[in-house]
Amino acid sequence: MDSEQASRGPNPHILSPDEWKLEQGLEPDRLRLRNQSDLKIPLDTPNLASKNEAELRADAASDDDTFVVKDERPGWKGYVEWEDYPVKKAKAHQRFTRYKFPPPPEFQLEPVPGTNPVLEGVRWKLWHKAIGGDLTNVPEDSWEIVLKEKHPDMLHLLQFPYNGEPPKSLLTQEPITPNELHFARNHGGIPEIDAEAFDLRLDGLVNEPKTLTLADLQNEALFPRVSKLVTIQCSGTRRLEQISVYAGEGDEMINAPWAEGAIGTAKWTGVSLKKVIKYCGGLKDGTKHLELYGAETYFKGGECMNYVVSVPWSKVKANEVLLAWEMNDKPLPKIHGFPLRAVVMGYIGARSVKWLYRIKALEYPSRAPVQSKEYLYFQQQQGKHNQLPTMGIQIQEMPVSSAIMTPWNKEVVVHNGKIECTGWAYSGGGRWPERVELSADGGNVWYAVPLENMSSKHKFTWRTWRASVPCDHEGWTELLVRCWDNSLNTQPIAVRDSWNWGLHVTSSCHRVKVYSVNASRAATRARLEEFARREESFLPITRPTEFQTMSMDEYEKRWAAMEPRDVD
Ligand SMILES: Nc1nc2c(c(=O)[nH]1)N[C@H]1C(S)=C(S)[C@@H](COP(=O)(O)O)O[C@H]1N2
Ligand SMILES: [Mo]
Repeated sequence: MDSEQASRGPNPHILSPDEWKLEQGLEPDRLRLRNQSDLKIPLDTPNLASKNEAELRADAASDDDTFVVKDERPGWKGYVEWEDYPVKKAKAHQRFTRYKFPPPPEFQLEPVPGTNPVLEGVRWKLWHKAIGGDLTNVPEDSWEIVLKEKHPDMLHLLQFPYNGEPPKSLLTQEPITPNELHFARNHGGIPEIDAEAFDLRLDGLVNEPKTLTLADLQNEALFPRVSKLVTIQCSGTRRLEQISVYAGEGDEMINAPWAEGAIGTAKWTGVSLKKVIKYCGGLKDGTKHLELYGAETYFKGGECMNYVVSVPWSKVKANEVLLAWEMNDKPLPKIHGFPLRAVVMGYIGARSVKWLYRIKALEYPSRAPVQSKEYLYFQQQQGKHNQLPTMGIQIQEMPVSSAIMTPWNKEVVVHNGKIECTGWAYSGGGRWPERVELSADGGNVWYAVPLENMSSKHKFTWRTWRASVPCDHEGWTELLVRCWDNSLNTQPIAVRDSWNWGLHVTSSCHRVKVYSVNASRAATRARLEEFARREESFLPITRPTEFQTMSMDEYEKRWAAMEPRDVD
């Protein structure tokens, strides 16, 4: 008898009543580690608070009680400057270490909660409250703005920082997304900045650093005004499909379980950043990147900072970075960056910085964590056990992608030989959908969406589409969509092909399982009419049919006309 058996005692085969759920992978969050190595591996973290409340850490050095976080400037509610003040950053970090915070919620190994908001963001709320001062009420203020500015039917994936997307039924009704339905992804609160108090600082390796007011930027004698239709897509779009096959990283910024709606298209109005740089006398030799600063407070690893990323100068030089103050001919909503945001055409949403207050010219890409440690595309074998930030490809242009909005996963579809589908298709980097194809048989036979059923093409936008895909067969089947862009790139077939630890870039074909009932077949039509005559619900399909589908007489008659089941 080995020591493990000994420790289980004389009766090693007593199962807990639900052990079968563990055996079958139905509750992976409760599985222990099966350690077959010679290493000792820690499995709990004593520094976490147990409940939904932060706890004061008894052993932490007491911080500077006179340190109070304040908004930086009058008329700039929700803007605390961190990047200019390393001492302030250090004090905030010290304040942070006084507390134990609860762990992030598990929603990948456990089922995704069925609530709306799906996730609350408890830790993020507590972090703001722990630092205190003018950050205290940021979570409540953010939610108030969401309720004012977003459509009542939004799916709120994360209450704070606010992340939300429109439901499938509303996402592609129009090729231009109404502002209140445009998805929103925030890494912190929603600053409320007065247009009159606002200005934009340009510094770093620009020849003539300047500070420009909104009125300066809007002065058409200085800068030509540009309007452009641009689709913004978050690199986390369709993450739910990756989660449904394999779990990945729950980063500090909770990786919201996005469905297909973290994408939207608007007419953005503003000026080209290239012209503004020119107005600042251009760039010093060797300058290659522009760092963009967003005004809200972001937390990473117990540090407070502003939201900072960068874009290459080559992108700006191509007039593909707008500084925008209007969205669909209306002032930018607060939640979308009022009074000024960047719109980086054909790049992932993360680079289109909202509440943009500073642009700094650099020789190299931003070292801020959103640029250097997040939005990375790892190779399949890189994960918690081995990944380094330098192993991931920094995601800029998204590959070609598409999604089916109707029908819905696991729906029963009764049709007359063709299934009607709607959806979107998009490609990053200034490529556009040339062809969209549907398959009703899991990806063997593909049918093209008629060109007249696709919305018009533009260099930086998606195309919405509708089509009927032939489906003679019945029973469970899988509908797939794929797009070919103008460079003839297309999408991998299986989710596993694009799966990665950061759960970004779900570029595989969107798959929707449906139960096909083809009413153009005589027997199926007769059965459906029978259900109607007897007023018996056809759903759920898993419920056994209550009426007899064949009388005993009919049964006997049929057998009399057939060869017997078994040969002599
Ligand atoms: N200041 C700031 N800008 C930001 C973000 C943010 O959290 N803060 N989120 C980025 C990400 S990840 C995306 S996908 C887009 C979303 O833009 P939207 O909220 O207007 O749809 O904004 C980007 N710009
Ligand atoms: Mo994003």
